[in-house]
Amino acid sequence: MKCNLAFLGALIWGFQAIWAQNPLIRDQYTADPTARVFNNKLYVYPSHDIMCTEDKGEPGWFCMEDYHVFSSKDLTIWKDHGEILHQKDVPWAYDEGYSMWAPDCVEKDGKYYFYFPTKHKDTEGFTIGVAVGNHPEGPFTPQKKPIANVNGIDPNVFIDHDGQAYIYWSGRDIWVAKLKPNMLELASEPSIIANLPKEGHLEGPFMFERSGKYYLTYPHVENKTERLEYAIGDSPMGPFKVTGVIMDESPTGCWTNHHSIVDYNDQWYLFYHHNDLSPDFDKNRSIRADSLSFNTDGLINKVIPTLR
Ligand code: FUB
Repeated sequence: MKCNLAFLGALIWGFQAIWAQNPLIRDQYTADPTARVFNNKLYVYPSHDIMCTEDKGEPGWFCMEDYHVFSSKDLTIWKDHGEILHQKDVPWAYDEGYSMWAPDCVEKDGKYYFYFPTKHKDTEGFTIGVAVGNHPEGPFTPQKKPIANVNGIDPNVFIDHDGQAYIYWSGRDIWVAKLKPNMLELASEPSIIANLPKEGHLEGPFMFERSGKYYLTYPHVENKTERLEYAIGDSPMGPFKVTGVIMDESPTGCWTNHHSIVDYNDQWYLFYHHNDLSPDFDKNRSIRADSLSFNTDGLINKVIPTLR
């Protein structure tokens, strides 16, 4: 009996070790992970890459028509809560867009606000919408219109200690605006965040606060692939000072990287993506996580990607 229990324990440990490996999700492509802690559980809201075909999207390019959310208590076993939003449920979405790109989700007063970019059917340009739910795993109901005065991709929402919410997004530059308490409308004119790198391309902003410092983090491509970098400021709208690199460019060719940073049970984690399950096509990506730490000056120690 003792022997059987030991065997069972080893088997369970072995399975967990396998599941704990990067990439985190292996039965579908996932990208652009925004990790959030809700109700003491870790939730990840990624994009969902699929393969374009002749009659769906633009072959050779990104193709995304819906979102799933995943949760875990231990970063090892992940539960897929299924589809939480589909392009066909978004009233203004361009039905040939397949452009449900990098999302975010935040909680305020017991409601969950899911922010997502998608192309508008009238302009075919990117807009950002909000879908609202009562639970982190949805269901989420999209608003009838996208957020007015926002054109771009990669929404990220940060709620400061005083309750003021800010939305960041990318559209050539990185933009910021205050949100109204309803979380659905801008409360200020959008402005471009100053003093960020001018060369290359910036996208995927992700803001977090630690010990009174505001960390604006973003992927930046100057050469072939994106490097995760950050700037630090004393307020959510800056000014920011470009400070360092979180993760170097990928030597193995995935053009994009897109990340989020979260403190879960007193350990910081970097969530990001790579094309582990699709080495020959970098628009079919997979999410990863690695632990992240700070030095005594509050600078981020560079994260070296692990596959296991
Ligand atoms: O997933 C589509 C786009 O690729 C995202 O919006 C960017 O951040 C990049 O990851």
